[in-house]
Amino acid sequence: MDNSRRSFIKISALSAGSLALTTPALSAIGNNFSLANKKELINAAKNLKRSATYCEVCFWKCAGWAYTDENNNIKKVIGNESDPHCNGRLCPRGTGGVGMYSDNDRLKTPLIRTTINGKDTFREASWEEALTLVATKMQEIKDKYGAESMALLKHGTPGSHLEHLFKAYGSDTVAEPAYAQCRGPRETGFRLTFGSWVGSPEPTDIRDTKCLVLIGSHIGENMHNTQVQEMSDAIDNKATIITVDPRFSTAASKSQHWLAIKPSTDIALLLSWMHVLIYEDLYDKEYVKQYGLGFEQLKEHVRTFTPEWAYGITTIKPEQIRETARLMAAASPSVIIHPGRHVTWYGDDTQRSRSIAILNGLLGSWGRRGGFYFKEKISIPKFPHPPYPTPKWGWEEIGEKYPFAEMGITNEVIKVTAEKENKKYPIKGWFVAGTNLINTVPQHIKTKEAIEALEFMVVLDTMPMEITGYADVVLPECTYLERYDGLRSATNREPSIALRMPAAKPRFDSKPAWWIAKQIGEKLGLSEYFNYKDFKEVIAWQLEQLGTSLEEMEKIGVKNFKRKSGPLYLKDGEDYEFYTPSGKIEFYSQTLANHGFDPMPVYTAHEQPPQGYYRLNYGRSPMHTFSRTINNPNLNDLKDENKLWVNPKVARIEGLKTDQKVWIENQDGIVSTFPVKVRVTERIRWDSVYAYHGFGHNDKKLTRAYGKGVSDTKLMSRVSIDPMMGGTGMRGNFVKILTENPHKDTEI
Ligand code: MGD
Ligand code: SF4
Repeated sequence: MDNSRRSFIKISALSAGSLALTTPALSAIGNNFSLANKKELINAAKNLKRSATYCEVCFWKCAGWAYTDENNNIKKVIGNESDPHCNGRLCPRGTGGVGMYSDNDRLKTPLIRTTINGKDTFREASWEEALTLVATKMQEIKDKYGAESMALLKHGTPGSHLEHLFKAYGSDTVAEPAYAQCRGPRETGFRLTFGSWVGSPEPTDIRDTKCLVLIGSHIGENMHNTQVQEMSDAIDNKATIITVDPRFSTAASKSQHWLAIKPSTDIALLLSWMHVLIYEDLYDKEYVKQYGLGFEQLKEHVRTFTPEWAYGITTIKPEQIRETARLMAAASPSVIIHPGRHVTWYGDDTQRSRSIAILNGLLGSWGRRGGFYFKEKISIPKFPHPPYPTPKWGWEEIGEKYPFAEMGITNEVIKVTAEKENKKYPIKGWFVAGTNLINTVPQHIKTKEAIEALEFMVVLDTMPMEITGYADVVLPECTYLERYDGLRSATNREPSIALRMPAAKPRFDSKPAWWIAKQIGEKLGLSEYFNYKDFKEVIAWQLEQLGTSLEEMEKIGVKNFKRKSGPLYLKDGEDYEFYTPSGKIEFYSQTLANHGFDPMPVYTAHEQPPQGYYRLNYGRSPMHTFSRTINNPNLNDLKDENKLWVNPKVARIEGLKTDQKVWIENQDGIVSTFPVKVRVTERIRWDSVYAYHGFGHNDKKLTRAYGKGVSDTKLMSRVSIDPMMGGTGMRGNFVKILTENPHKDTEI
């Protein structure tokens, strides 16, 4: 295979004919949180067969029921009443998940890259041919360089089946964007302070809180189901909501206090809140005395970080900083400074997350009602298989520069791959499963350079997303509604498990990831690791170990268990050892000092946009998850493009009107491929512009998503790397607004 010709292929050329399926009527979308609406759905579903599932539209994994008619058409998905992740109510995206199944743009058959008349294209292939090619290439890479040289980049449930294959094959070179492009810094920050990851779902006791502080965390647009439900309860219960965001988000509109902070200055605000709590004697003294370590050092550290000092940096008035700090203290310990979720912003993100953790520590909210509860989950027994071989190197060694990385760092794997001459960690092959790296990892030019350097790349996906166009082999996975997957077990107040089973036969010639992993494993001589005919046998065995059965789970979908680890909250004065080196909440971190980092968070000034440029801010659309749902027929109906939010002052300066089409160009001369409509609104500060993430697809085979809106990722050519855990801070990109079409003389 000639790598220099590994060009992006628009899969449209050679795909199979499509089946005609009617798109289910989804009038229910948008207000599916209402119970009346749910009753209607249940009535309409009476003649349909129901199958247990859990949602894959985002990673909250709400459990539900998929309803199928006599013609094998999935008609709707509704929430499972017994599920603590959703309480019987799916979010609009979850209800629309059936569109992932009915989308006729789906990948339909395996594809192999080939050259016709000197041009790269794909040809259809049988599963046997495609999987034999994948296994042969994996074996060649193993023989030539070692199994470690084959990397797995993954997201979502297919990843776990592939991870098992990779471990059996001898590679631990595994990474996913959910770490270094998302939650990583917050997990490190909280681990260093409380000795524990936050994890997902977050153990935030929102339903019982008296004060919820959201810092760049837009619950309501970021539709994590139970958090939205609990926030609505908290609002009904008259909890104080404080939102810190340069944008007037939905959450801000529900808040008593909206702090329209200057972007990149949050650590200054957090330090001054600590100052007020400590110097006005408002912190939880008994809690801090009993469980804290390094309080005196922290007190001295924040002495000069007064609200007046922070005002000059954040533009938030000193009296508002004082007032909000006092509100938090009045609610203590039933107060949550929310850890956020997508927190890779400016490169000092672990320290910002640590500031959030420290504030929670000062307010005594960890392990307290209305603060953070002690989570619990069921451990799913491992289906027996021989021990995995021990790789010589893997994700840990690749990320060795980042002492606090606890998972593979996607961007480091990409960087190492691009270094063709890297003798230490030569990466020669990628298996990409369920992640659209081009639209997900910033600096997409580096990703493309890495792809160019590869000897082999296979992509497993349900849709012809941008990443599939660079593959040597494309494997079409069936959607979550057509397959078995591992049992869901996630942390919550009480542990629970949920079953995912097929609600219909896979459409087209698509297959589940467990089957694909097993076939490749067998071709690689690893049959002993896949000692079952059907993944159903693995699930049945695991359920038996847990004292239930597949039969029972097919009927109930979700099984709840009693807590075994003790109460949800600390008792007054209870002895408790945190999982930190000292056993205490570490306000001062000796571990950080030992590694040469600031033991307590420090504010660092970040570059501000130059004249004529605005900071590119981005976030979630309530109707979509990343780039994966933009083409979903049901969800695309609700939102088919993003807009560029600009402040009226900016609109005046730039001469813009609402709905005018513009292009944006970043500081490095990268220009958006497609135009985007302007939304003039006071809801964004004048120094920034804002767009929903995930839009601006450039693969024509995505018939609904192609060319709609702007891709924020494409404009992220600059990142700030977190020195502690390697995450990519993405919010340091600046754009100018172009009113003339910069592409008018070029073909896109
Ligand atoms: P998507 O872009 O939605 O998310 O990054 P990704 O995980 O890459 O791509 C998911 C891919 O999985 C799609 O190609 C979809 O078709 C495919 N897929 C969906 N279901 C299945 C399935 O069942 N099986 C298989 N095999 N494939 C499936 C998310 C990542 O992006 C995260 S977690 C965060 S928090 C970051 N957010 C973010 C941001 O907000 N802005 C910018 N600019 N970049 C970001 N990157 C990060
Ligand atoms: Fe699905 Fe919505 Fe739950 Fe996410 S929050 S898993 S999209 S229902």
